[in-house]
Amino acid sequence: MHDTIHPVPADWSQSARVDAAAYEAMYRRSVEDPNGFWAEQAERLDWIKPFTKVKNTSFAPGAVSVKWFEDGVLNASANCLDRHLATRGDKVAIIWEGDDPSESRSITYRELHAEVNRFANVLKKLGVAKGDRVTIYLPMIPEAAMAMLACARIGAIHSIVFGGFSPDSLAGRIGDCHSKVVITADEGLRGGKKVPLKHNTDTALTKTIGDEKVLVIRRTGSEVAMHAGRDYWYHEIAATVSDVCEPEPMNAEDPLFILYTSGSTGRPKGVLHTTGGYLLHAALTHEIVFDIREDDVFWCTADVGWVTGHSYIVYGPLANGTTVVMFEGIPNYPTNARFWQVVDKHKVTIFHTAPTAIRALMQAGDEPVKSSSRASLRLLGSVGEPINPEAWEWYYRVVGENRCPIVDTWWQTETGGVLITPLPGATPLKPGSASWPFFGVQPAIVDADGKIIEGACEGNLVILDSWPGQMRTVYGDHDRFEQTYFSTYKNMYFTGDGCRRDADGYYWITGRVDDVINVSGHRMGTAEVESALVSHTKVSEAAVVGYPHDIKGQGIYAYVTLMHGVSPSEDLRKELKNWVRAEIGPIATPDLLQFAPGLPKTRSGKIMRRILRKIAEDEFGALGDISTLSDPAVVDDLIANRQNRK
Ligand code: 6R9
Repeated sequence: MHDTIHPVPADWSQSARVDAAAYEAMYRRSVEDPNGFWAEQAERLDWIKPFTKVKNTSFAPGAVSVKWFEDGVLNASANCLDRHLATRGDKVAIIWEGDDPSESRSITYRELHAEVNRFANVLKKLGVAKGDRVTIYLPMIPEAAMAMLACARIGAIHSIVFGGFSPDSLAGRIGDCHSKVVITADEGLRGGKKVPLKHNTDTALTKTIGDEKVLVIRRTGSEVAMHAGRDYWYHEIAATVSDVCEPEPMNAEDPLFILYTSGSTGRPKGVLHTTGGYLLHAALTHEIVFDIREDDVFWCTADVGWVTGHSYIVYGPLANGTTVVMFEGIPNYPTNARFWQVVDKHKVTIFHTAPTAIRALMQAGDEPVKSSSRASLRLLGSVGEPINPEAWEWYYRVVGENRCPIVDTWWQTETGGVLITPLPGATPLKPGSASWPFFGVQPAIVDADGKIIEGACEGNLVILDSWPGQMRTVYGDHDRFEQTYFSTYKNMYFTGDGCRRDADGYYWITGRVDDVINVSGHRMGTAEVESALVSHTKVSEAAVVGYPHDIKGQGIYAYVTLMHGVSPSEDLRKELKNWVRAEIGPIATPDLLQFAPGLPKTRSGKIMRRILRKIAEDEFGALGDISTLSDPAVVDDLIANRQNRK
């Protein structure tokens, strides 16, 4: 079978920031002389004190350490704001589009600068100092970006928790990094529905040590409970402080933020990113991958609660002085044409979204797309999960009218920015492939024994050397960092993804090979869902796997063994799904839940997930060897009672 190839359009290879020859040359230089390459690239940032060292990294067992520009001093907010004032002060930094199509707002770099300074002073007034942690639990409103940059300005470490997470999930994240302040809003607004963020925060704070302060932004104006001495309205304190706050000089290796993400075991990990390397990687990838020009209007539809929002709504674009769109709503509210109406309304030139949104909109047909002009668009992006070629082709043909290249960007919370991606002026596109490594990135594919394999092959994806945006540690647990990413294969960073490389050297990410599932581009650890299920008094045991889902990419399939004497029922099925929803958040709700009198286990008691996965995928003809099961009969029952995927 031949892959479809879309060659680089002639006008793109002529005009793009990086063409094929430049990619070759720059890539080679970046891996042969990383110190020289990155020292030059780092000139794009404003340094308070220039660095003298560039790369100091080791993946050696027991001594993993990642440092870039370690003696340089800078401030991320000054790089995103102050340095633009002279040339771009009146340029729009953020176009905010509300959930309600009649609401929008434009904020210039000068206005954003003033508001971030003010916000920084509000945080100081609440006692926040350099190195303190601040949890941000906000909807997609400009204050979310302001809060991040205000933390960066004073050297506080932000930890954003997605507004869709439950009070329990929020409490866990506040507690893990011991946040001094939680920034939230009265309510959020998504798809016409209110999200009780302040109320959730109140519930969360009954489960933490309880010395946190709460800063509340007024969004909907609904009445919320305010606890005297603990809760403060942002607008009240903001009225009492100045809009001048000098940026704190930060070492390049001082932490910028923590972002919790799911892994195959245990509780979510606090991925820690630092200032210099992260900002450089976010800014450089944003400019090169999206071919950013001064007059672009860049729209990334992610939520700032995910890493994509950190790097490609806030830090990358603002460091580059780009105009970004920030969208509060969802793709299908009020109608399936919303995305395209926003594109037309704000003359978006570069549009970046997730495959799950593309698939959902594709199912709604071409009509909603065609009701818009989209004439302003010149480039499209995809991120978060593998994009199937059918969705890719629809995105290309219908949304982009065969005119806009698509950059399918592969990366992770841990990598800080894009690592494998086409460059629009350099890479012939193969639908479904993230294609080639970005500068400085050395991917490799290893077989089951951890041996690097060459040429066209399939195996697990590793990265052989460090890049500036790499995470530095798991907050408070460096052992876990080493264990999770560097113990499977010695001297390599293990991504957790499976990957195929074709004869042309294109990388095709095949999905997670660990117990992480990717639901609508959101990472979920199966262990987290299992632990929520078994915390219910009627559940004795649970096993959770992913299965292919037309829109979400993967759906969540839960096998549940009930306590002795508890009978399965439709009501209980509903109750358990709602339980998980309340424990973790809506994105973790099992799509299918099967009551299983027994789970397939080895004689040593290990659940054989391979079998559960096959049954969930409806591939029970290919279960493989089940002879090591302690009770092979449970498999027949599981097959007979499997839940219908349709
Ligand atoms: C940025 C982000 C990371 C996991 C990653 C992989 C999957 C992301 C992808 C992709 C195929 C792409 N993933 N982008 N798979 N093609 N273009 O999504 O970070 O939430 O940490 O998820 O997402 O499986 O390992 P994060």
